[in-house]
Amino acid sequence: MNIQDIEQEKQQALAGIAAAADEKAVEELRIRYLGRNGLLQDIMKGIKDVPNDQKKEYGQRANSFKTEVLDAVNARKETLAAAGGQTGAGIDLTLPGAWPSLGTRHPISALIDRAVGIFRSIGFTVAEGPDIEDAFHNFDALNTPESHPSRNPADTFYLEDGTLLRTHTSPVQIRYMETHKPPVRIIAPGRCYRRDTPDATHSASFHQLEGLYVAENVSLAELKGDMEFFVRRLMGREDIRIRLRPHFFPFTEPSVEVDYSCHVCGGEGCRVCKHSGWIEIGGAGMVDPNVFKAVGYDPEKVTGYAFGMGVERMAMILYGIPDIRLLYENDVRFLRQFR
Ligand code: FA5
Repeated sequence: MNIQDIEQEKQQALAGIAAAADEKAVEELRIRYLGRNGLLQDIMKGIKDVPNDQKKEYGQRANSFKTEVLDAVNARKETLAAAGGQTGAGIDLTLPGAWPSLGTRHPISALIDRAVGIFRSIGFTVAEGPDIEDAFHNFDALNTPESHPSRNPADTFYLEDGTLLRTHTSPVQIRYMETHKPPVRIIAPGRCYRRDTPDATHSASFHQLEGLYVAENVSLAELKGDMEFFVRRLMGREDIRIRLRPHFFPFTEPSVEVDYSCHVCGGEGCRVCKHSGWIEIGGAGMVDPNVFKAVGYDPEKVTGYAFGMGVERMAMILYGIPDIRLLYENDVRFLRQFR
């Protein structure tokens, strides 16, 4: 055998080993090439017939044949063992594949994205604020008197340094107006915290979607129109109507609660709307002049509307989720339904 033959045999051996379908086939190849009567022995015996000036190179080639073939045998055996004896050879390519299980977006994140997308399409931009707030932004600047029950430590989580976990996303209104001149048109999704006792519709941590539109001559009619546009898009029903019910918030005057005609029954009355024909979507109103004063806006020049919606409550209505706690338990059987 000459030097080229060794090289050729080696390539053939390596290819054969790499394609061996199971451990038995690898072992047969090992014996054929490296065994006591294998090809390596023939190569070694052949060295005596090689001219002296080629002996060195021949010896090196023989050595590399031995080490490379042995490495290939070991590597193939390991691969086959790791694959549990299965390899590409013998696989039925016509069988359906096994999909790796992928994660999904949490329904709350997905709903926030959807809602934000709808408001973006009518000119709103996204604003954010900190979860840890001070009393000025969470209460004072929002015209909330010292005596207001929401300031009570039984309702609000206070931190040792006097800051607090924001109880709503309305402080984002203040932070944004402090740093931007009117006109302002923002949507602010975020987490809120309250010392509410957890039950089917309350959680100590939940999400709100805040909206604020400030410019010259903004009216309650615009609030109604924009709410109508939003709910129609979100629920995918063009016949949805909006109803405003008088309410009270310290930071809006007048204040309202926003209801929409049920997306399931169209207002006839069904289980989803508790047979009233209407579903509440959030609180809203015209920005109180005191709020404008707190951020340095002139209430004689601008007006604005603001709203705040509970995202979990919206998700519960939209997806028919009976208990808010299902949204936090992270049971994959529940979450998989929102793929
Ligand atoms: C507010 O928080 C006002 N900041 C909303 C607002 C903004 C009014 C701008 C006017 C102008 P309220 O306390 O009603 O309002 O909360 C708004 C929504 O948050 C509720 O309708 C409800 O959907 C949701 N929410 C409140 N508390 C909880 C809770 N513990 N768990 C889950 N969702 C809650």
